[in-house]
Amino acid sequence: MGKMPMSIAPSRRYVFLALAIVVGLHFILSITHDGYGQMASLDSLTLNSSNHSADSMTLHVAPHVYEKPKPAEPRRANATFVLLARNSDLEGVIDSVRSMEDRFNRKYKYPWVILNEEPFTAEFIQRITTLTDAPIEFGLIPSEHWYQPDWIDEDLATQGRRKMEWNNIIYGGSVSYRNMCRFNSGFFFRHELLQKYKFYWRVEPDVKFFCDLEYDPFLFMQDNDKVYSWTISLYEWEPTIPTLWTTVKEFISANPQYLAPNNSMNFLSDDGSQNYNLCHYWSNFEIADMDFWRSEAYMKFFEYLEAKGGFYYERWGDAPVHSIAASLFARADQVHFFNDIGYRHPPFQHCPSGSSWATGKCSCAPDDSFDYQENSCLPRFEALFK
Ligand SMILES: Nc1nc2c(ncn2[C@@H]2O[C@H](COP(=O)(O)OP(=O)(O)OP(=O)(O)O)[C@@H](O)[C@H]2O)c(=O)[nH]1
Ligand SMILES: [Mg+2]
Repeated sequence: MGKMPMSIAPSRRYVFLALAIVVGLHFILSITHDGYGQMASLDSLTLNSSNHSADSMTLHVAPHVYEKPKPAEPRRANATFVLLARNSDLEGVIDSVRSMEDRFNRKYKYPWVILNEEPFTAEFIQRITTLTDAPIEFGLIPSEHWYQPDWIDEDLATQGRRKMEWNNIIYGGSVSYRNMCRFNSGFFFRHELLQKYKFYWRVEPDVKFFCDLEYDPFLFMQDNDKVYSWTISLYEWEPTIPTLWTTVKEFISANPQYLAPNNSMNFLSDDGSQNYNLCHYWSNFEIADMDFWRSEAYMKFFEYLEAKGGFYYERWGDAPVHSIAASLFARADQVHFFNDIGYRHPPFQHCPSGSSWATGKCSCAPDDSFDYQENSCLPRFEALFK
């Protein structure tokens, strides 16, 4: 066996020298030029030096390999569920959240915001959080958004409550119910946890969603320029709102600029605005645009109502207040009836008819629906578009 040569053959020496220069240059460029490192890495520099001759050596800079684009994320709206509840509502909240998750949100994972004027208990938080992987935030309502303001004349408010109790008006004697109606009318959309969202879907304890929803209603709202939507509409009990319509008319006369063109005054009034026919959308279900409530028109409207004290002296509900605003400050075509969402808030329910009943695998009887029952205002809504 001959001795291993101590010196490298001259042709190889050129190859190593060339290599050293290339590596050196690559090193200097990668330090001095930011973009360079992305264009060429040592791995992507290949030397074709099969016959080890300097002349035949070629330098290939491999084209940059881009990562395969990931499948596009499904489009989402800036939206959340909103649920107002007491600790004592826990079992009913569980039923409602479970129903919504099973029929819709399992696929979409929209967040939940759950609000209370008292802190939620650890048990409440744990039992709700267990139900879904969607993000959930539990929020405390600031007292000034909830409790009866100091300037309300308590004697007058007490008189109003007594009168309603004598007349057997449901929740007629309740202050907390009034706090809730005022909060839902003018404050929920100002809560700090809701500031980041535009659309919301209101959910209450003990409600049920009957059908699978195969599309995103938030995106439907967004893409079709809708601001308010509903599933059940009915007549309000007049003794709860004796002076509401007069107040609305005063506001409109003083601020006609807020009336939308092609509004749905005809949903509210059968005589061109003189009298309120008591039709309203049942607000325990709402998918709506909080920017509409945050708009100048609605904020001024709410301030006007608030100053009259009717949330406490009478028992103005958030349902007529929202419905009147949506009917007057939005165009009729911005209000939407979600026919394909099967929904129950005892004692009424809306069950889809036609093909959406089967498509949605609905668990309700299609002929058991409030739509065309005596107290339904759906025919008046439909008449707007005839
Ligand atoms: N935190 C809190 N939530 C309340 C209070 N009163 C009512 N709510 C909530 O406000 C919403 C409406 O109240 P409900 O008691 O359901 O009123 P309603 O829908 O008119 O009547 P029913 O459902 O028939 O009792 C629900 O989400 C309740 O959980 C309250 O005092 N505190
Ligand atoms: Mg309810």
